[in-house]
Amino acid sequence: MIYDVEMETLPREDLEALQLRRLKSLVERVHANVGFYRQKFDDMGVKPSDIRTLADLKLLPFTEKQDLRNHYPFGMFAVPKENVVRIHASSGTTGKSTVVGYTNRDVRNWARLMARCFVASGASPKDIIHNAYGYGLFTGGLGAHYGAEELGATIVPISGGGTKRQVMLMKDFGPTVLCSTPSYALVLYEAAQEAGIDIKDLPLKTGIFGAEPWTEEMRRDIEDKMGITALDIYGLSEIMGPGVGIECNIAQKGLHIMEDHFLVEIIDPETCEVLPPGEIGELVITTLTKEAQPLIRYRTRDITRLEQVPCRCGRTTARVHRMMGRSDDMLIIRGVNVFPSQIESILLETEGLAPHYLLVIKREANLDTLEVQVEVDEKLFSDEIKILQRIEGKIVKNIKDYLGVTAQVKLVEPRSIQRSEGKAKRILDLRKPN
Ligand code: DLL
Repeated sequence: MIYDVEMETLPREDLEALQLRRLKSLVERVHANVGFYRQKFDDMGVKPSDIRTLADLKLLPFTEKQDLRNHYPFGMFAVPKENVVRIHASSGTTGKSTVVGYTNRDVRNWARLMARCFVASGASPKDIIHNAYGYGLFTGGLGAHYGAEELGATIVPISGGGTKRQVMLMKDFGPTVLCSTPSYALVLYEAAQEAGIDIKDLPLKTGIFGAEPWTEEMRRDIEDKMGITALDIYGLSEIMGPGVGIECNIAQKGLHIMEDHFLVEIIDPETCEVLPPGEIGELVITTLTKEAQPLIRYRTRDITRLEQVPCRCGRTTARVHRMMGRSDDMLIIRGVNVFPSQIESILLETEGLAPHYLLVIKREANLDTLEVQVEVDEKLFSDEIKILQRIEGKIVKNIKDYLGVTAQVKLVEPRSIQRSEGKAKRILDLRKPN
């Protein structure tokens, strides 16, 4: 099913005409109302009237996280403060948090886009949605919440944490859809097992997982363990929150971008040159309809590729491949670039391991070293040391063969790696001062 049939199946020509109209109006708005953009446009010698086609987007400046920080908290607003009805903020793990504002229309649009996502996942007003995304300044909780209500489904606003209670309520309420980070879904699974509950016996049928990178192998693992269809949802607070894109349950292949609201480009993160569809690079997003805090060519740092092939589900929107990771999370180990997700794929393809790991990076004698700590599953844990050593050796070899990196691998006890209630922390970089 498709929630907004007109917008989600527009022929490309009509979609592009709509995008251009919206882009022109956006450029006028930010030029008139946001000092930061007026200055940037002036510095680059661009006027709003220079935007005549979508290709003219490349005349416009990029926006970076640092620009939002420099104008902390409300300096990027394009509307008077009294028109802002909601504030969210990113967690600020890599510096001061970034703030986003929404007008009434912004939150309504967001709810509709999230409703589109739920329908793309196969959900309907009949569903009960267990929403374990955190409520608060993080956009996950409230974003999914209003989308579910817009659809008319039943939302359980459980938020993150209190895992035992979550499991009990899942058993009692029988939700059919679970919204959480993929790592927290696994935490719920473990807690259910401990409580003697097999999630497969519950009515749960779909997981809408995002907010952190995960792999195809992790998807299969979660689907097998929980007996559900697991779908990838993407978004970021600077642009809106969850709902910028989602996989449909029909093809489960690539995330449909809500292109009537977001104009996407893929650029080479080094040269900033725009790359053609199919090439891997950094996702850059322009918000076409946001009122309170519109952004032009926002550099997400997320690495992916764009596909414009029509989807079996009938949507005509472009899709992005699941995120490989963030350019800032890319590890450079002795000159070799590695994404944590590539290591995740290797670990999850190895028999006997649990999907919980931590990558520890150190500098020893001026050389970077990578230690991969990964949990073994309960069955294997009791096995002979020889067997464990063989597995360690196999992972070391696969990481070397596939990624060209020499890693130390340490198998650790089941449940010894810290669990997270939201985004998992998978990298411990001891090279950086705390
Ligand atoms: O994580 C919004 C969100 C909430 C998305 C719930 C999906 C579900 P932020 O906290 O601002 O917003 O973090 C945004 O998280 O730039 C990506 O690096 C990462 N991210 C989000 N979704 C995915 C995904 C929310 N599906 C940052 N795959 C983004 C990989 C993701 N990374």
